[in-house]
Amino acid sequence: MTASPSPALARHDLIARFSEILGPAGVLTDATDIAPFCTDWRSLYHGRALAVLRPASTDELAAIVRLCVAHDVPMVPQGGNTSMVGGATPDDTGREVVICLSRMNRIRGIDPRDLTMEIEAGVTLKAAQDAAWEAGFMLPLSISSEGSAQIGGVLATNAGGNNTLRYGNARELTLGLEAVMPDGSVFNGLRRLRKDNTGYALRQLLVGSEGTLGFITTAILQLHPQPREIDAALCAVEDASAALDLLGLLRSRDPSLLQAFEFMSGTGMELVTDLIPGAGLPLEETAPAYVLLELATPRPDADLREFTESVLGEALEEGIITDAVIAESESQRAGLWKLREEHAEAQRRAGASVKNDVSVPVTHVPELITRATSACEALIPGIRPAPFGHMGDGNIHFNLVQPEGMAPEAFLARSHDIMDTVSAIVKELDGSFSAEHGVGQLKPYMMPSWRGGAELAAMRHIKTALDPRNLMNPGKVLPPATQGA
Ligand code: 2HG
Ligand code: ZN
Repeated sequence: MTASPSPALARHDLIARFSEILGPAGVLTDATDIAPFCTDWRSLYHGRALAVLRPASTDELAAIVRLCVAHDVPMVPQGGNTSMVGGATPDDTGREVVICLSRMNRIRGIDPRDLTMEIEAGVTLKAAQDAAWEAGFMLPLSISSEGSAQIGGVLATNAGGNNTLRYGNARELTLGLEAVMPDGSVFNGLRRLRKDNTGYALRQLLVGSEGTLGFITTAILQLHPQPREIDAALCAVEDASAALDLLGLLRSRDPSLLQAFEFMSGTGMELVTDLIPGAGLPLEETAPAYVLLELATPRPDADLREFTESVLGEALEEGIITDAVIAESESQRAGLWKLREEHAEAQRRAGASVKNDVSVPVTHVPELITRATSACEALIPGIRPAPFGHMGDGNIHFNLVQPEGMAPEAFLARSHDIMDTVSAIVKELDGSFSAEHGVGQLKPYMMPSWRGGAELAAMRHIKTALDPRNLMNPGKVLPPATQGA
């Protein structure tokens, strides 16, 4: 049972209390300082905040959560602010505080025998990967925004990315967690156990809860051995069906080697090569679609290059691919990944775009792409479908770029029509309306039709039990009680 809140404090009294806990460096109130925290990177959401709070320790965070609960102040956690679904942007009431853990940025340790890393929420994913690599291991989580995305946000959204098909999502890599719960208590689950069946798996519930059930402060992540050899190749294909055949061929020859299998449409690739400086296609001709694949092995005695050349040779002979290039150096490999990772930025530069981060069973990917392309082209003439993504695990970013010459606002006004068109097809193909970006504030309205009945009811019970006054990232994930079961 939660006590009723104390009377609301005036803004300046609240800020004084926050400053007592965090010191002046931990509280931002100036409009210019706060502005970047109130808008998402796509500039789709614009909120206001009472203050931005920057705790430097779990104890400080717990103290401010208790203060917020006592005075009914809603809290929005924000990491690198790379959410695609407005998951970290405050609303426009000006009542919410943004909580940013970038001062909690220590890598506490790497255990080489346990293959684990203890790391605080404010470390960027790239810094975490680099630290693991320097210690002789690999943190296999890899996403396009890894230079800015922070561990807290990566775990809160259960990020997936490029290597999910081999190593799983953030959830599979999380062994232990510490988090501040909605009442300001600290859940100390920093365990490094591979087996631990002791009741409900609270850490797994917090991972992917998008800051609605608690704020993650520290994690113990599982590391993997470094690969001794990695081959990256860019292949030209006719369509997603050929890409699926290539996936089948690779798996039939050796299922253990594949670590990434990324699909890119010809339209998406053209935007990248046109709009991103230094991004050039290393093939003689453009193609209707492309696959960027990566094979890797930790075994010192495997002749990976021989395997890669022979399997791609076979794919060429069988007409599954029409061309291919294998990276000959680390810088060529980075060049191939640039073509893939700059897709989001190129689409942003091309004007307004509508994103559909969806997943289907991998065998349905070709049908998804064909059907959703025709349906969207029928909906808005001139629309530019530019699907790409993690085809090897069934996650396609079925993104649509505005027709040339159309006003961005007019195109964005059709967002829900487009999303509903794509998601109707995804549903028929047994997929999900949010594969890896989460629900945020963009998609709660879809929850009743996708996760209604017992599932949404259970989610609402959990939320109410842990956060009865709905102060933790309100308006995200769950639709209002008036909507749906
Ligand atoms: C990626 O895979 C990210 O590059 C961004 O998830 C996807 O822009 C997008 O829709
Ligand atoms: Zn992605």
